[in-house]
Amino acid sequence: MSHLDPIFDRARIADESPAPLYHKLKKLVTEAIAQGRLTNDEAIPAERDLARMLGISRVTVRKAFADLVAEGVLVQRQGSGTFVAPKSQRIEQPLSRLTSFTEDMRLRGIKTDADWLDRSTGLPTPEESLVLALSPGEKVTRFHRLRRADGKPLAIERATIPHRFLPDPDFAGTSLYAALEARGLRPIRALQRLHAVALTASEGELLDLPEGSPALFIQRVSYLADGRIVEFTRSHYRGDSYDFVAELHLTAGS
Ligand code: 16G
Repeated sequence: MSHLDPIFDRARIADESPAPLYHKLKKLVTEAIAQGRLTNDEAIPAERDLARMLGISRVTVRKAFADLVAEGVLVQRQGSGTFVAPKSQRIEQPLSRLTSFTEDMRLRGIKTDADWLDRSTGLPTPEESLVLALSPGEKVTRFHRLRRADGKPLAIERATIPHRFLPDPDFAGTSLYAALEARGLRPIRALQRLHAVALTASEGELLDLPEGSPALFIQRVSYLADGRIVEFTRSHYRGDSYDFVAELHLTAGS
């Protein structure tokens, strides 16, 4: 019996929960990595073997692997198989996709600065508690900023982070993601939803626009490699200055 057998035990994904099987498999892998039961660069059993061990289809294993590779948790090496991504890759690989405001603007050669409207710790609102999956009584750290690009106000951003991840609201520097990364807590995946809104008078004042001007309201929930939620951020971007561009792919099997 190998030490991998208890990790990929079919009883562990045969529970009652309605989550898709590939989600359950992803969770097995990320939890095993977080608990140190799968280590850096360790080989993951081949698709065929894993499907047999877990009693699921190869298609399901392939889908879970594809997601974990895209998230930088696993790497696939031509001809030799699938491995736990070396630590540096787990942190660096997703940087190209999940960027922070600071990185995003730096890539475009735009200078950024910010007015800090609030940086504090406190108890979460019911919404924050729900979105961040906090335990009762857990505190949060909040960052409320007006962000400028080349001196022009571009976005109002309210970020909430579980207090245990960033206890000091006065972290050094100006980038929240850099502060998280310095603590080994760089988000590697995020879900973002956006819709159009009209600015209130006070939002308009901050963004130098009349009340009622169009803006994009964006909510981002970001995850660590082990699946824990690290960030809940709500932003208002000026509707006249920011385009979100999405690249779409036709992926086999989806
Ligand atoms: C971006 C993110 C925001 C994140 C921030 C970190 C969007 C819509 N939002 O603004 O969720 O907290 O970057 O930026 O892209 P920072 O590291 O420069 O503080």
